[in-house]
Order: sequence, then structure tokens, then C-alpha cells
Amino acid sequence: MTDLSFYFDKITITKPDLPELDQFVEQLKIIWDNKWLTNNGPFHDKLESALAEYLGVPYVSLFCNGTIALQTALKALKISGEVITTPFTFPATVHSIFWNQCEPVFCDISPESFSLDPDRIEPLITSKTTAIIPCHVYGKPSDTKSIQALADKFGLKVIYDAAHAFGIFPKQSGKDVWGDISMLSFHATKVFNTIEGGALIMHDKAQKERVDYLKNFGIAGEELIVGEGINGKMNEICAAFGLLQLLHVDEQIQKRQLLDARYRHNLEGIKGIDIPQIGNWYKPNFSYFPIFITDDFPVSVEKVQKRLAQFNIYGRRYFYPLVSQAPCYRTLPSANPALLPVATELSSRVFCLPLYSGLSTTDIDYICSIITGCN
Ligand code: T4K
Repeated sequence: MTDLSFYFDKITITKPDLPELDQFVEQLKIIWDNKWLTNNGPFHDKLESALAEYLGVPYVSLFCNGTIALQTALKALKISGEVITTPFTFPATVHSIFWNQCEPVFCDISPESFSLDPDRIEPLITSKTTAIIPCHVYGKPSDTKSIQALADKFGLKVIYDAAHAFGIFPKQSGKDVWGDISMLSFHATKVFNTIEGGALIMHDKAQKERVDYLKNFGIAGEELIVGEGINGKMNEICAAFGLLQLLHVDEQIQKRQLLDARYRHNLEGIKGIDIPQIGNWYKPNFSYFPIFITDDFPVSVEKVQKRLAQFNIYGRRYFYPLVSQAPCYRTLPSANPALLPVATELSSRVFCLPLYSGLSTTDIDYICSIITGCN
């Protein structure tokens, strides 16, 4: 067998939670017996309902991944022209805008939310602007109320990249929290994963129907095509996996909470290490543990990363460099770093430490001792 020790001997930024193998095999047997593998099968439909219930939202549409889901959201809302978005995100957010033939317009972020700074959005709105796409980075919510107020004032759509934000919002929240549509990612690296997967959250039945057609090639019947759709469907194996994950997700989040608290206990008060505070209007999901290394710390973020790697510990600089600095976007006028001072500064200092339910508090103590030993 291939030697996979390279992957397993390391503490990485994350490791996926998995369902019980026996239970998954039972689900697989059902799939084998039914021979129904994809295209809105029973596990798919059951997971859609179970997630709508768990999240307390009216409509969920499952996808093969979060990126295709986001692209479909833009299509469903007929977004065109310019879209105001964040540079402090995973490339998928901005690529989705670009793949819908729209122009991303980068807006600076707030040092509190790490998402779009509402005060900086308005000056960027032009006659071509049709939408705002913020991102709830690390599961910390954007200032959704202010963003919605701006969108209402200027007649814009809001689509949230909520890839990191599984389960953070109170049940029965409305548009002022979810925007017109929100996208969740269920990638293996996320708090709730279906191996690959994602979903859109919507408020009305007509929107859900439109999204469901679009993710199935725009097909509304054997001889009826209602739109220029794509193949964004989640298959039955991922859906069955997701249903089992849902049974344990609260427990996994609780384990992460303990580890988060241990990091805070060990690192809070250390000069040169800034730790974002947790707000009180949302339910944190402890998806990431970002720290910001300032000039008061004896060494740079690069050195902290290298030092940990010497001990086989691999954090990640999510999100450095800014996506606005990618060659495909950096010539856009809004990508000028001078116009994005907060994002540029935070991106140069951020370092996400390993956080997943399989870690122990002893692991966290070990990681922290290496960091505090840097000089
Ligand atoms: N918007 C935002 C804000 C996002 O963060 C993402 C995805 C998206 C949109 C798009 O959603 P999806 O289309 O992916 O559903 C990873 C993920 O691939 C990506 O999904 C995620 N964001 C991003 C933040 O992280 P990489 O390039 O850092 O992945 P990778 O392969 O380096 O994995 C990170 C670590 O995770 C590895 O060092 C080890 C561990 N790992 C990974 C996988 C895949 C495992 O232990 N097992 C695994 O199966 O992007």
C-alpha cells in the first residue's frame, strides 16, 4: 500500500470529522440496493429537510460544492455589471463573480468583523452595481443589518458567502441576516462536511424552485428547459454521509469550543498576539482559530509558521495574499492595496492555528509552547 504517513503524522490546520464507519456502510447498502445514486434521491431530499430544520431556515438547496452554489445564486438573482465584494476571502468568492461575467469591485473590510466595512461600501456603488457579496470569515458574521440597509437604499441584492458560517445564526432569522441568498460550504475542511458539498439558503418557494432548476441544467421536465442551468447536484453518497454528520455536529462543535478556550487561556495577554473576540449575537461554530501577529511579537508571522512546521504543525495563512492581489484581479482599479488598508494589514498578520475535534488540550498546549518560545 502507498505510504501515506506524510498526511497522517502531521497536525494540520484541520482534519475532517467523519461519521461512524459502520453506520455509513449501512447507508451505503441502502444506496446499493436502490441503485439511486444522484438527481434528487431520497437521501438528498432528507438532508435538505434536516438541514432546513437544524438551521431554522425556510428553504435549503443542496449542491455538489459551495463554489457552484455561489455561481448559481448569482445566476438565480440575475446579477450583472459590478458586484461589491471582499478581498479577504477564499478565491472562490471572487471567481464566482467573474464566472458570471460580472466585475468584482473590492471594498475594504472592518477590523472587527473581517468582512465588508459598511461605511466603505456606499462610495463604491455606481449605476452598474447590482449586488454586494460579503463573506462571514472564520464563522464571524458580517454587519448584516447595515449591509441590508444599504442594499435596500440602493436596490441591490445581497448574497452572503457563508462558507465558514454553518449554524451561527439564530433560527427563523430573516433577510437582514441571510441576505437574498446565503451560500454554505460542506467541504471536507468545514465544521459540517459532506466530503464535498454546499447549499444555498433562501426565503421563498419560487426562489428555491428556480435554484433547483438551475442546478439541474435548467431542466423542469423531460421536454422543458427553463434556463441556462448547470450541473450542481449533490449525490446520494454525500447526502447520506451528511445525514450521519448532522447527528454529531453539535458534539464536534463543543469539542472545538474547549480547544478554542484552551488557546485563549494560553495565548491571551501575550504581547504581539491579537486574538479576535467572540461576539454575543451569534452562536460561534469554532471553525477556525485565527491570531494576528503584530510588530510587538519577537518574530514575524512567517517565522511562527516556519517554527511550527519544524515540529510538523501546519497552520495556514487564511487569507494571505489577498485575492485582489492574484494576477487575474490585481490590475482592477479597486484592487489597489492603498484602497484596502485594513484588509492588506490584517492579511499580512493573520495566522490560523490548527483546530479540529480530533486535537487534545495537550496538543494545544504543545502548539502554544512552540509559539511562545519563538524569539
Ligand atoms: N468561500 C470561502 C470563504 C471558502 O473558504 C471556501 C472554501 C469556498 C468559498 C468554496 O467552497 P467549496 O467550493 O470548497 O465548497 C481548503 C478547502 O479546499 C476549501 O474548501 C476551503 N474554503 C478553504 C478555506 O480550505 P485549501 O487549499 O487550504 O485545502 P487543502 O487541501 O490545503 O486542505 C487544508 C488542510 O486540510 C490540509 O492541510 C489537510 C486537511 N485535509 C484536507 C482535506 C481535503 C484533510 O485532513 N483531509 C481532507 O480530505 O482549501
